[in-house]
Amino acid sequence: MATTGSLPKDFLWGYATASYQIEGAATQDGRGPSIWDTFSHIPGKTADGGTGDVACDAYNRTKEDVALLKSYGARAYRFSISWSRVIPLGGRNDPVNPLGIKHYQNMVDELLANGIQPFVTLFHWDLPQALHDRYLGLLNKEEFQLDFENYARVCFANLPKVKHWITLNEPWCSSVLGYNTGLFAPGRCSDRTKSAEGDSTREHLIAAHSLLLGHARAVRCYRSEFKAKDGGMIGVTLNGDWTEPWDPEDPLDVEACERKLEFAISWFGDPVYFGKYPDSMRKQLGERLPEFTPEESQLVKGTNDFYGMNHYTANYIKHLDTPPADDDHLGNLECHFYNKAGDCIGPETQSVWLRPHPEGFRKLLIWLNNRYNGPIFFVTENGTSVKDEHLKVGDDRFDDPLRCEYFRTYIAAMARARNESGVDVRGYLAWSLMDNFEWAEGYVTRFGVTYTDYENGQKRTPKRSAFVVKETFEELIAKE
Ligand code: GBH
Repeated sequence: MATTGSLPKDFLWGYATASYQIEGAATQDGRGPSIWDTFSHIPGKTADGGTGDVACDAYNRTKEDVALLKSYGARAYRFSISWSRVIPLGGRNDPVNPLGIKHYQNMVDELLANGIQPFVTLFHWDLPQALHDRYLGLLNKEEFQLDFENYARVCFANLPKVKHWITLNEPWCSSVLGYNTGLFAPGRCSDRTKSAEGDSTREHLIAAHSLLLGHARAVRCYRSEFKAKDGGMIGVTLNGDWTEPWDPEDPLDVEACERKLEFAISWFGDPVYFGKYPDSMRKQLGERLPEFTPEESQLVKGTNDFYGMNHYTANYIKHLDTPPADDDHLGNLECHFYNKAGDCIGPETQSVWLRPHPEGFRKLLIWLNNRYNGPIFFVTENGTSVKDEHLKVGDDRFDDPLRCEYFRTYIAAMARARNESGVDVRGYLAWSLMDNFEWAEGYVTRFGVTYTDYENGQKRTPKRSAFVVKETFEELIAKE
């Protein structure tokens, strides 16, 4: 068990959000559209046709939301910058929007005035639409990396008080969901009933390569032009689910577990730490997987001051005996919630992909710690949806026992990884501060510790989990 006082007294914990999921104000103060504005307005792409037009209206509620964070005891808050709010057309020769800059400066000042450390994500999937129209966005590695570096520099220069920068959120999602399955913006894939353009056998691999180069250039820029005077840290945030073999007696299932982790995590982690893609990916994907030129490899290698970890769930993994499909992104395997013996990985939630399995969090922290030689970790997202939460009425809407249990057990699992296995976790940001626009799931699926009343002026009401997270950290963090 995780014991009282086992986290250090300066442990940074709090909540996370992302611009398109909470801000609303889609056309206010000169913001330009992103690929998510376009995508969410296409009928059929999101649940109930939800869009981020209004969302939680967080753009207009900075003070209220910071006060909410403070009342929850948060010491840190992770938000993302809407690129098209800061540079409406996105590119390196396009004008900067001073009102966009001002908004994020106010946010940082308000947080610091309340003793809350900002963690700022530069890119949480919302590419300026103009860059997609101009050169196909992530599919153009030369243009994308230069425009991303320029955007990052504008942010660094205008927000010197930020000490924790995250370049990209979950580049796996931007790549696979945006260009392979087509479930997320810009929705490209080989299936012509879903998308007029796209190639699910290659485009996600190209997008990932561009993202890695953009990340690397932003880090180089921060380190050479800002780090000495501003003193911050910078890194990328990667998603990753834990894996257990479907049949623990079958060495091919055991091997497939490792391969799944490599296809999902090391695809990005290995370039960032070692300057190359994993051998398992090269073996399966051959020439479809881009090669790093020697210059690119040098640029990308060693670009994490910390490992940003997003983690939610776990799967049983079954290897496939048939040759991999050309559009396979998993590593030629199947993901299951039940193993061969019939054990279930965890209870149902509202998200088809998410079942709580806290031991997986501890095990994945240890796996990452070994593979990447003991980096500093910040957990930049962890949380859960609750089955049928959107159907609740009255005070029941604020009572979320499954989420309470999720946070208690996951936070304890993290503390164990730190105390028993020496994993250097220095912070934890729960997903999410409030119910918000859950991408293709619209407003149906909810992850907030705060209830957002979309029918009544986006009024915020704490759920029980907000108090549970606070109590859990109060107990675990040492007083001295
Ligand atoms: C995070 O991703 C996001 O960063 C955040 O914006 C989001 O609100 C939060 O999760 C909750 O969903 O399409 O069936 O293949 C979480 C990691 C990885 C979860 C990809 C969904 C795809 C499932 N995501 N996964 S599927």
